[in-house]
Amino acid sequence: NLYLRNETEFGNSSYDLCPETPINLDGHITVLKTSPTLEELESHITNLMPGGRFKPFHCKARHKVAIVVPYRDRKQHLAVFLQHLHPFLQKQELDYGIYVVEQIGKSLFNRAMLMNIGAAEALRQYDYQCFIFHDVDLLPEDDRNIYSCPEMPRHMSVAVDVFDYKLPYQGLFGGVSAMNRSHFEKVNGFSNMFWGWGGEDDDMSNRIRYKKLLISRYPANIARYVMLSHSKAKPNPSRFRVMKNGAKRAQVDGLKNLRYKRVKIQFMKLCTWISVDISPKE
Ligand code: NGS
Repeated sequence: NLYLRNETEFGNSSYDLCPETPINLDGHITVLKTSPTLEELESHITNLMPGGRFKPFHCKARHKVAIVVPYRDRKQHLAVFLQHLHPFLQKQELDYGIYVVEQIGKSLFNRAMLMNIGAAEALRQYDYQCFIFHDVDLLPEDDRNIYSCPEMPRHMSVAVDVFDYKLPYQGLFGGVSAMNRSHFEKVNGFSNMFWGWGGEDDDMSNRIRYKKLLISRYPANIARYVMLSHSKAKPNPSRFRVMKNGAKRAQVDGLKNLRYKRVKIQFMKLCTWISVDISPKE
């Protein structure tokens, strides 16, 4: 009797896992470097749940992914980023949310600590198994660059246009990177001690090595990105000093001693926006 059958008996029910490789991928995709304002964009992208969350309609996603974006004062970049990322992630049939972690106050930018905060806050919302740590100025050019977390931590932004599509050095873990929840917790997250530009990603690269994990990568013809232009930040003169004693420091400095003041959380149409006030301990 057709009427007594439940949904699971039909092939395309929401209980079937999505295909391992999404079927509607295009490969190389167009990257727009301009967009309407964030407010205007909100009326264009209408298939999201509050907080910039999405699940595929026709199948059960294989990956629960939180995209964590450290942020300060880059509203135009953020609009371009969200305009690009939402359709990109949806084609990949991911169960995802985008978390923008904004540093307010006057302290130097602490990218790594914002990423720790983003991961912690995302886990308060949903049972994410995978984190993609994503600079707001990087736009993926190929949708075969799947935003999931594989066996090993994955450095995603291998080939960036402004670096002539070449990996600057082997240990690089900056730009865009993916780690599953258990690896991220195993390495105690990122350091909270890098205020200003540079070193925090190399420190994570070392943490990964201390725990005998390896950095994996997609091939450079797939892991391609366009970088939006901006003025270069001033490097942190203490970064090399902080990087020393990394193995010992990693045991305490990270998720385990993460303290911050969450000033606001907003479930916006295109993202969850978390504003935090952080400053170096005296
Ligand atoms: C290294 C930095 C990294 C940075 C990388 C690429 O020198 O944090 O350059 O930067 N390490 C230190 O400063 C210790 S980039 O060329 O993308 O601006 O990610």
